[in-house]
Amino acid sequence: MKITSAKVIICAPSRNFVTLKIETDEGLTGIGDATLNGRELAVASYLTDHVIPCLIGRDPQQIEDIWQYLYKGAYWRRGPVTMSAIAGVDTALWDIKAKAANMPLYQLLGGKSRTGVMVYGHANGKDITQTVEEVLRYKEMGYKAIRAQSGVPGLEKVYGVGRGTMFYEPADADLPSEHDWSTEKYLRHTPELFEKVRAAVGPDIHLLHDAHHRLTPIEAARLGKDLEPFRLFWLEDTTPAENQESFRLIRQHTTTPLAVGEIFNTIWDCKDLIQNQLIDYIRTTVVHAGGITHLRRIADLAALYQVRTGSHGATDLSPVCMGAALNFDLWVPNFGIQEYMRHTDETDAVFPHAYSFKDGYMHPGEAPGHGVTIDEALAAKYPYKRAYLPVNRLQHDGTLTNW
Ligand code: GCO
Ligand code: MG
Repeated sequence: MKITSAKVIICAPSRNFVTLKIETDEGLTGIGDATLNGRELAVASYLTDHVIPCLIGRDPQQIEDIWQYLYKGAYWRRGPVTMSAIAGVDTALWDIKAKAANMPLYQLLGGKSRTGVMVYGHANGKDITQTVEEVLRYKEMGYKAIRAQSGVPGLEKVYGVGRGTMFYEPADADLPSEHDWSTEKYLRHTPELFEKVRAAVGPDIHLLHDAHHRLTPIEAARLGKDLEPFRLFWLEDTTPAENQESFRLIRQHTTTPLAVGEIFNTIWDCKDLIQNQLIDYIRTTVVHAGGITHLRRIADLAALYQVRTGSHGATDLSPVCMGAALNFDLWVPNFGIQEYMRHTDETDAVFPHAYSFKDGYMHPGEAPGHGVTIDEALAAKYPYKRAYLPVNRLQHDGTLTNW
């Protein structure tokens, strides 16, 4: 088999997505997600200008060799742009291989390890009362795990509080909007939020929370400790993890389980966190961490240390990533949970998919490949529209801080 052509499809049905489509001389095609929120065109150019010319004529069945060729061969390793581009290729190649085998991708990976993939949804509110209502609504919809985020009194706009209830979308402006932040206000408010949420929802629902890299390690330690009585499933991204060592301080102080990794792109970003058992869940996912081929490597390392997977699944990860991730999740032995933020109907129409949700669990479906396709004619009706993630400034003096 040979790759005869490949192209990048950029479309914005509600939000921007970058999709790579690979075609072969045997008529089989595959697609991969290569979306990098707010930096989409950089990945598109990386693929079109630098990767696609090297793919033509290669055997698409040699997934490992092509992965190594793109990673080692570029000389310039790692980074979100490179790794999202490699992920796009890798996902499309696994799609082709599974279609050639006439199997859903999870079968090729080793078959299913569970009956379904537990997912968590996002309950967001402008205040505690509204967040509690949202959590109960998610419980009503069948979710077994729910992430709760709430506005903070005295702060204008806060991470995680959406414009609509079902479709939280952080890339909200043509140029970055500005949010304000106060760690003191947030740390006072959040334990009260979880006290109310836990009391309302009962003991059996898994609760999660995302601090979006806003705390220092000692502040994170304080939050973890304060949340212990409410038994969180995980506390996510408390502090930036460029310095993996910084999680040691948090770990020394709290038994609240820790998750991190949605912005990581290789195994090197999480090696120390995993080997030193400083985290409980690793959040790398297919599109930003080099595709199925590399994600599998991270998961295997994590398994040695009883760290479980908890892949990122926000709306900026396209349905193509979601389909691939669900196949991965159904197989991976050390699965923890999968994030699931629903896409809009417009997005779902452009990306018809075999996956489904029922009673808090998802299933990738039985279609050969990863089970997601793209309607190119429909995609063409939604041209790229520049959109950025916000930036964040300290409320008291305007210092730029982590968003
Ligand atoms: C999450 C995330 C996202 C990110 C987004 C950035 O946990 O789902 O933090 O909402 O902010 O993916 O592009
Ligand atoms: Mg997050």
